Amino acid sequence: MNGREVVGIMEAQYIQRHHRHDPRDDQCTSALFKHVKAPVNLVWSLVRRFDRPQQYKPFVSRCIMRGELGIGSVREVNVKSGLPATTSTERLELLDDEEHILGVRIVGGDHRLRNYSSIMTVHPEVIDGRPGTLVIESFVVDVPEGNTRDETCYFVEALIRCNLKSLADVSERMAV
Ligand code: A9S
Repeated sequence: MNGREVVGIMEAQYIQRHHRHDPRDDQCTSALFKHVKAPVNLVWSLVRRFDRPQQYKPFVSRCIMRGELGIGSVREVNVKSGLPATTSTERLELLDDEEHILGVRIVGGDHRLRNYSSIMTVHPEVIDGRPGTLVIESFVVDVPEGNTRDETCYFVEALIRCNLKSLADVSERMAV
């Protein structure tokens, strides 16, 4: 078994353990992976800040917390112009600093992502002989009226890919 196959098996195990969404038949779900050339604690320090998504998310212009940072707290996210929405209200469902798991549910906003829930996990790995991080982000969301499952998945995956690329850029810049 080569290194690539080993990583593939580990990714599958992580998905089985943390990223089960059990979608209904009118929902779509997917998972994206990103290998970051920065230590897991640095990447996690960015991911865990539910109150500061703009630290790495390129579409976020502002984030206002309602109440203290803790399970159940809600954030009002304003996104930049040119996107198919202006606001998103999001609830912190899970924040596990041991297992490095972040769970967020979108509970409101002027967009079309209904019942959107995401899980992010970060896992230490070695990249080119140096400390690296495997980031996994999975989601489940309703397929909106008038859209297909594929269109919905494609739309959300494209946005998450941008977020993960930016998370990698910010982390790798900080790791220098
Ligand atoms: O922010 C995330 O982690 C993921 C997504 C898919 C966010 C998408 C978004 O913020 C827009 C970028 C505005 C696109 C929301 C909630 C709805 C959109 O239509």
